[in-house]
Amino acid sequence: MTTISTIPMTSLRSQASRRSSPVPSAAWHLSDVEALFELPFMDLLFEAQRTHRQHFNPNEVQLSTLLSIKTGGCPEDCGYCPQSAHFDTGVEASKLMPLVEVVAAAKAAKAQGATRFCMGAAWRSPKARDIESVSRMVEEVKALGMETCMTLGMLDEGQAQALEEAGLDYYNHNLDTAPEFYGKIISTRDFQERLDTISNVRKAGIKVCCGGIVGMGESRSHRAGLITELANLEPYPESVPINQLVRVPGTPLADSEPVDPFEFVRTVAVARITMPTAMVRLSAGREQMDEALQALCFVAGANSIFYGDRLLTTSNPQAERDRALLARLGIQVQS
Ligand code: SAM
Ligand code: DTB
Ligand code: SF4
Repeated sequence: MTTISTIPMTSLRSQASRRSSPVPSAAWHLSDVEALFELPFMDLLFEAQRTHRQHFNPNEVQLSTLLSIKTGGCPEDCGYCPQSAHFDTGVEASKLMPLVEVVAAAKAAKAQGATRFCMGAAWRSPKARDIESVSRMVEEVKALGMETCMTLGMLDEGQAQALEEAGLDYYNHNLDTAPEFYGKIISTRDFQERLDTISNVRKAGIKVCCGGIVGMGESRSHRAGLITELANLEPYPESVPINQLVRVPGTPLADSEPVDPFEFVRTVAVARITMPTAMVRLSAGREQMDEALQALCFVAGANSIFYGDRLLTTSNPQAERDRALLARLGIQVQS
């Protein structure tokens, strides 16, 4: 019988604690991460919850609200994305949103209880004048007393530096999937370009928000490969969004086989164990999950959600419903 004690959990545990120290540490091996995925569900969740409780209040969740500041018409061909100009998804391309509208949306998000405001643009990479415009947005949203996050595509070192000077707290740039599977999903850029932007963001002193998507037809080994890459970033990201694919008609992945819900929970748990001090965000796809499944994700160590009726172009549970769910679970909102 396979039990938790026959899996190399002791070595995984010490590896997990080493990862949170500033001292350079041994890398996670794909086989270790695959072994976590293979654990009996109860053992995996127990280990994830144990790790979670070492670093966080288990009854607290952080709320981030998303706003699409520049929607659609993106030159990249990410197979999951409704905003790519390569696919006919009915998403209209728009120009960059005016500053006053962004600030009004941030104020509304704050009034609803969000502490972080995440602004997303459907760009391959921003132009110099875009960086100027979005820097004003960062300054004004920060002045409201909210944390700021942006996701604008690839950044060079100078662009990352300019955003840091504007006061940007987090930059979201996902690895999305394992390097071996990446080329099946996106052809207009490669995995190394993602790593380069993350490195530029780090060098500028901005916190990294980096995660991926589950449910794109990848194997368990690919899911383990994604988590291995994330956990081996030096240091691992402060924030790790785990998205379930939102299957948008018109995208190449619209007919992907839905992933087993327990496999999604396992992915959250493995992210928690391998990146013990990161905020793990239960991200896109919550509207397609029932409340019991979301609660299991919190047990597995998720401690952040996207909050508000919209993600970027697709819908998210109503804020009121989320508040009711958190109240039923006795979960407080992080202030
Ligand atoms: N253009 C920028 C980029 O790709 O980095 C920023 C915006 S992009 C929409 C941000 C992230 O949203 C993607 O990396 C992907 O992880 C996620 N995403 C996009 N479409 C999705 C979908 N249909 N389901 C789940 N996640 C999705
Ligand atoms: C992330 O990992 N998920 C968010 C955020 N970072 C930018 C985006 C989800 C987008 C879902 C599809 C849409 O609404 O267009
Ligand atoms: Fe463009 Fe980002 Fe969508 Fe890819 S995920 S098509 S880069 S908006």
